[in-house]
Amino acid sequence: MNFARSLSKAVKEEVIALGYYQEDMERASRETMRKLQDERLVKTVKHAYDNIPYYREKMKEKGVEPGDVRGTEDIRKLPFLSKEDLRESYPYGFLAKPLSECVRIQSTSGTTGKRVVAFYTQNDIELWEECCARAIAAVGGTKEDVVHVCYGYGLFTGGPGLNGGSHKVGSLTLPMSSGNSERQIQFMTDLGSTILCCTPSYAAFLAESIHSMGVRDKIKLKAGIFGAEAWSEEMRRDIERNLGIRAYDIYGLTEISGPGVSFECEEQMGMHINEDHFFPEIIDPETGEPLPFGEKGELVFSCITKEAFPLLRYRTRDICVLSRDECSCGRTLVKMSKPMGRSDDMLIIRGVNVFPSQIETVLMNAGYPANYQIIVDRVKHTDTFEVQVEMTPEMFSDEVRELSEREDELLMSMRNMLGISPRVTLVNPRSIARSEGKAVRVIDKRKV
Ligand code: DLL
Repeated sequence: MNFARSLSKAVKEEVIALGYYQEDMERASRETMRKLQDERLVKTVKHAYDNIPYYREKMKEKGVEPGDVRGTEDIRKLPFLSKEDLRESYPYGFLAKPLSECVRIQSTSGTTGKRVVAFYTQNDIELWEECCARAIAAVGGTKEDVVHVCYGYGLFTGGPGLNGGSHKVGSLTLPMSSGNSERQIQFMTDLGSTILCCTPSYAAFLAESIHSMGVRDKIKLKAGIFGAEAWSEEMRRDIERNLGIRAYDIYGLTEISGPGVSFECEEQMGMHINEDHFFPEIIDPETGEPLPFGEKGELVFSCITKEAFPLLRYRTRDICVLSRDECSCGRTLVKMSKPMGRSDDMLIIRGVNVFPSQIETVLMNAGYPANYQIIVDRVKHTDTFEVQVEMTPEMFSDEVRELSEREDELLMSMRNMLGISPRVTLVNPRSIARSEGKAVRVIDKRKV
């Protein structure tokens, strides 16, 4: 199956001069890439086995030793890793280098008690930034460009990753971080930003603000690099039309490095995986069995160049399709489709990872029964997030003030737990529909 053909192609009015950042790798022959991956995998397995006791145990449990893995054809012998493994060994359990050789920590979005923290050596940072530089070059970025980064800076990988990539390309970098849209737009017009990097929902919001401020003809943007959350082809077309740019997807996750694990090229049909650093597999999420290219399943990555945090066979929980179809951009790097969903219950709301279990914890701690529903929607390209909570008959009250105080209390606890604020609505006892099978906790109306 050619997944790319099933995606509607965005309208292309103009052709931008697009480039490679590391042509030898981006256009390597299959044999060259395979050989490199084999060598790098063997080395990384040994490195992880020697330096991560937790991982050594996992390998032993599976009855495998480093010598059993002679190349990527043996990758199936290795155990899978998951977020649970990282939480269990938090914070230093997967560190494969002395802390004195690490120069950076980043962390996943979402604020549960145990976040996932990832460590980087200087070399890890260099390679990660090169991956982001490939993404910027692929949309036409050069040293003549002004790259406006309004992904969050800080623990989130979005800002630092694209910032580093932009430096590598030699573009003038605007480290705006997120928020304060008026200032964003003022800098954009005053300093002539040409490439915008942010979440697609923030791009859509900026586009609206640009129109309402009447400065559409003052912006010089030509392209955008948007990722960190799911977005549809319709949303792409809206952003492209409203900003007069070409909008490209970028994918990544903190555990594997951050943005730039894969990136879109001028074809705008799927993202090329930087497979000289991240070896991809697709598995059946139920059985863990590897699936052939072209089939839909869970994406699994093995980091084959990382020093500090070398995760192998890490289950991303993202559902997608891999393809080796020839790409008109000339890159030979394997392509992944846009993620089509997740194999766990994690939601990404306004860029923040939210697990229903976190909401349940807040409710239980506050003495509420676990009868609740999370309703997520996307209105004008912005996520809306509501939690409806059932009261017990004892809690039920006619007093509006009492109810609103209760709602405010819950809102504060949820904000503390999640890092974003839902709308909290208390509803009458027994008013949330009971299910005969699994409780329906999440109603996600977003069309992506
Ligand atoms: O979201 C890294 C990133 C930053 C990617 C900036 C792109 C741009 P996490 O916070 O660890 O890292 O969240 C990772 O976000 O497993 C996917 O479920 C989702 N995700 C990331 N990119 C995309 C995308 C960053 N382009 C999780 N489309 C991943 C859909 C995406 N989902």
